[in-house]
Amino acid sequence: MARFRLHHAPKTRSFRILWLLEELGADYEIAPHEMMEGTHKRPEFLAINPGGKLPALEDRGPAGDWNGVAISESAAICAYLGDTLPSDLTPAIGTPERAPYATYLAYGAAAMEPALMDMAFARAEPPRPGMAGWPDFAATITRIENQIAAPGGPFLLGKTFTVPDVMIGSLLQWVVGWGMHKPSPATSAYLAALDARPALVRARAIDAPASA
Ligand SMILES: N[C@@H](CCC(=O)N[C@@H](CS)C(=O)NCC(=O)O)C(=O)O
Repeated sequence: MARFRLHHAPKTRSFRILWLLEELGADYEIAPHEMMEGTHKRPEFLAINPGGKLPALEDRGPAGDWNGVAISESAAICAYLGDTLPSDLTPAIGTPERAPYATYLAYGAAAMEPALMDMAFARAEPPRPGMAGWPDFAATITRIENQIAAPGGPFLLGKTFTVPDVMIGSLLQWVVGWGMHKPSPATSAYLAALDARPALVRARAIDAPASA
């Protein structure tokens, strides 16, 4: 029995956790979901994530004897895995590198995604200026593209691929793939560097097997 159990459906936000589990070489298995069948709304899954959304991750613990330990919210799962399975993908706690790490780990979910939804599904009445906790999508993209273009790359925080690259990188892959954003040359190089990662290649093959 594997330590981690990822509740996953292909081509959803749970892909980024699949990618991170592969990056970390984690001991995991997949609990497959069928969005069209609503498996993520069944009582057994709602006991794991009352929000009825994917991803969710169960952790059976290092000795396999933990019961009922589950994490939801992609950014929280990424932070949890990064700290639980120490690797080059996560700077040590108590170091200055944790500051940009924490910032960009949260930024994708807390600013970019809400801003993307605001853009894709415009509201009749926008929130009052200063009330929304995120800027508009163009501003989030500019911030991220400036960060990517800063000297010392190719990754978000420098030479080393870190957990925030999974959150921010997957969002950039989506918006560029959907034609919603034309990437800068630096961002194109960043996306190419991500594409070259063996863990991402493996995760894509698991998410959408060639025979599917
Ligand atoms: N904030 C959540 C969002 C999760 C989410 O919205 N997942 C979608 C799939 S991409 C979902 O499960 N939707 C099904 C539903 O809401 O019924 C996270 O980042 O994990």
